[in-house]
Amino acid sequence: MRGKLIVFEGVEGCGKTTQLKRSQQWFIDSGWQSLLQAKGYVSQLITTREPGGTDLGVKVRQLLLEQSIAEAMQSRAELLLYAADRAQHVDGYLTPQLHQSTLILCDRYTDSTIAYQGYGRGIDLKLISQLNDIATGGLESDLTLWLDLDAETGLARTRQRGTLDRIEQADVSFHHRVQQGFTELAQRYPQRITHIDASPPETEVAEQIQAVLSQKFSEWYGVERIKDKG
Ligand code: T5A
Repeated sequence: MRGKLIVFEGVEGCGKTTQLKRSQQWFIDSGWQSLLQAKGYVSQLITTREPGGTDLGVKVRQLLLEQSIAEAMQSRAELLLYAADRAQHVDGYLTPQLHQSTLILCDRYTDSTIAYQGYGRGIDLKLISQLNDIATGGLESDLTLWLDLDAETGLARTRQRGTLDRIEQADVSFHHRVQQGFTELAQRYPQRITHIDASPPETEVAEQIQAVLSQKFSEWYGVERIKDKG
């Protein structure tokens, strides 16, 4: 059976990385992993991210997020770098894993490009859609969890960590436009994108995500929902 691509999206500091790790652990603790593996539906669960899910992607991520280049990065150059990272990720990693029945949890994917480069930078949305098609070869997520959090709260969380990367340093109006982008995407694609309230404490956000994942596993694999242990 083909694997599934589950994507976590949202503004800076919305808690994607935290929840991705929690979901990975919950998959084991809840018994879903042993059930789906025993039935042969899923081989393994892996986590990955964009940018930076491949060796090439790690280099591209450095170019995109570190402040090491003296000249300002132009928006279309930025767009193409994200696309290059994605093309490598899809062809070199995601697609082969999906062919091996892997369940993939991915930190950001195509919606980030629409939200950041489209709504944030103001690049034409049709152009971004074309480029996303080229970079993905048509691979869409099976489920996107949108961790909805206002931009200020997310930025405050990232500031507590200390250093800010190149994109986190953009002015707050940029981050408001990004949030607007995610909001509109969720309205446009309700079948694919599921809304998660990311403002409560971590454990409550995790419970919302676990409920969605349990429901999706039942739907995708036709197995009875089991009682979550944690
Ligand atoms: N980008 C990416 C584009 O512009 N276009 C694209 O096409 C793509 C793919 C990626 C950057 O690239 C941009 C978007 C980004 O700017 P990144 O480092 O991956 O860079 O940036 P983020 O994805 O934003 O990662 P962050 O680590 O900054 O945010 P997360 O993962 O959402 O948040 P997380 O889990 O690290 O949590 C942040 C802090 O908040 C705390 C955590 O402990 C942590 O300290 N926290 C909570 N605090 C209170 N309540 C909760 N519920 C909390 N959950 C987490």
